[in-house]
Amino acid sequence: KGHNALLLWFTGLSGSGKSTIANAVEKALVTNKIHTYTLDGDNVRKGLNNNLGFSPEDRKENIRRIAEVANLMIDAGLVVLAAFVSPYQKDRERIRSIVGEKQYLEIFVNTPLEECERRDVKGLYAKARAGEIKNFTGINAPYEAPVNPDLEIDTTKMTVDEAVSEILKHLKTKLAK
Ligand code: GGZ
Repeated sequence: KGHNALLLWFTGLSGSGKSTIANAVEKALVTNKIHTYTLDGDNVRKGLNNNLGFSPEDRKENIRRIAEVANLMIDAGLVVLAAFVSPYQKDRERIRSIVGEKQYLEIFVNTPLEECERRDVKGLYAKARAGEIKNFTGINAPYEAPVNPDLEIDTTKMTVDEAVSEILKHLKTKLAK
């Protein structure tokens, strides 16, 4: 495997800031001439995984396929960023075993539910509260907080820039090993 290649996995509630932070980290990496690719719901659930919904089984398969794709991209030498709710501990453990401990960095974007719901960027929390979306993470589906994330970020206590520096610092230590 390419020695500078690994997977930065962002897990957290809808609206927690996963994609925003992942995109900012990617921008910093690209500036440093590092080859990257970002996987998120927008480019994965519309194509490769367009046959999957949000039941526990479908989420499990969603995460498995993403981990396998990320693994191929790691083989191609990329730093892969992935931003998915990925609410189940078991599914996240499988990512780690697919890509390998040395190539996996888990970032828990731990923005409190109240804040995610207050932001409600896409209006999905309101719909879930109204009963229009079933299986919505945090409202009527569980989010199992990571037991041992490599990094934890609360966007109510940290700016995006601060989060990016933390992540880059961690990334450098990991790559040096
Ligand atoms: C959670 C849902 C749901 C349900 C639609 N539960 O803020 P968003 O819109 O862009 O992020 C959410 C995204 C979650 O997809 P993932 O592939 O990341 O989920 S998982 O890792 O659990 O497989 C949200 C939207 O899709 N969305 N319905 N029921 N999020």
